[in-house]
Amino acid sequence: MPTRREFGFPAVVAALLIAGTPAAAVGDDRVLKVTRDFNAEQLGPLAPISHHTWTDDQKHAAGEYSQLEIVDDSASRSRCGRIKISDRLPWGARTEYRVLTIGPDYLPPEADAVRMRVRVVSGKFELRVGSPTVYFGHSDILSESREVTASADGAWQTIEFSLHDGLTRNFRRARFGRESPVIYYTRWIQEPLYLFAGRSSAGEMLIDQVELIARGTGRDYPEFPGDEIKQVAPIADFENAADLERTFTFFQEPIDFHREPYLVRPDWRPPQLQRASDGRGDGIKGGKYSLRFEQQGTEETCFAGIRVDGTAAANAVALVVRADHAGGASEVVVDFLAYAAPAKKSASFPWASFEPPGSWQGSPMAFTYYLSEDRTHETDYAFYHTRRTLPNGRWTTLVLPLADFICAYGRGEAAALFREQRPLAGDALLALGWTAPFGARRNKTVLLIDGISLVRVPGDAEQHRSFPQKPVVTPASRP
Ligand SMILES: [Ca+2]
Repeated sequence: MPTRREFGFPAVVAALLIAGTPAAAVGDDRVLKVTRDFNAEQLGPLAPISHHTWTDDQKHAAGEYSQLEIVDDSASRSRCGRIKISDRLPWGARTEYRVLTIGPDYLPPEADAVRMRVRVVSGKFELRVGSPTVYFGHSDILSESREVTASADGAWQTIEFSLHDGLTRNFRRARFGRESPVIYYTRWIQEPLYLFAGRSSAGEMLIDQVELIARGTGRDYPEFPGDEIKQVAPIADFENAADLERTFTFFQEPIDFHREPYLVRPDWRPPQLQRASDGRGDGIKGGKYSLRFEQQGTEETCFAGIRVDGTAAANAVALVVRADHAGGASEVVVDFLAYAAPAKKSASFPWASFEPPGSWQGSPMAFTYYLSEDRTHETDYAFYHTRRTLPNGRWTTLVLPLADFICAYGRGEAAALFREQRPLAGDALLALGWTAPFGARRNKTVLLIDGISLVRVPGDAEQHRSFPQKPVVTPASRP
């Protein structure tokens, strides 16, 4: 069960052995990427700290409260970010402010920590990293804080923020996520990673390089060679038009059906679904027709999906899929949801009761189903989440092990799936959903899905899980 990046490990091990490095070095820090390299940036000022809760006078004076700038540090002969925070910065009730963007919109699953080099010239800083998560989830997550003060010799210090341990969250936009026993779903950001300064911060600090570190705790999304993927039951191959009837769009936010058809926000519109004749065309059986999905990425509220007849024999869902996203990125991020119900109830899930009123049907603004928690609260069901990156513009067989989904919500008889974070069972599956997420909002995402199947792949749940979930927290500390 190799994963993409593990293919490189034997060469690393061999090199270390040749060099006589102790075996213990294997598995140590690996720099996944430099997420902010000030050496590559233009000299000059950046926007100072500001906040939407400030008065107009405070916003006008933002440049007096803090100054952010790309500078050349003559002592270290390197280009750096310089952060100056005045003790007059208006904190109000806030405990931290966002200072800098330091990372990508999404964390690779292997990312275990953020590491950066800083030099405090004067004063002290209380630093954290964090970002919002998926829209239906957990508001914002912050790492543990690190306090750095000026050292007598003015030396650079390396500080690190774990992406697993000591995390905290807030409840800024949580609804059902407020009750979640896990602090994040799968790989937690939805926007870029930010550097935050806590309220005791004041002085002058230089920041050099920001790196994303892997240590082997988080793992790449599991991949399986074709001969390891055993078909259990097809879900749809779209060779017959009838397969389109299994597909639908759905909306997870509250809606008012007393109004004429409307969009809750202008970009919260149904994804476009159609059967398309541009399948793989490579002679593989079933490759003539695909489901074509098109959506401009937005907050994770608008989804497409397909009904699934679950079976206990399956431990994964496989999709033969091609993702296309303009803009040049090599990978396309897709968020997946799996809807589940207690096995005896999945066949009687009341889909029709979640349709909009007749006067809405046929409107381009109407979704097939409305599955917000206020409309579904009498139904026994749960939904789970996982995230994947797909190669841009290339067909791939994507395997989603059920063990790599995290329960995001559960009601009625399925409430325990959520409360106790039980794994997703094959015979509980009733639908698979997906969306082009917020990070993909600058361009349309097109998915061509040649076929979807329930499958069985080797390995146990622990091997199928790409991310650790710790700590599992109780929501008792919420404000
Ligand atoms: Ca097909």
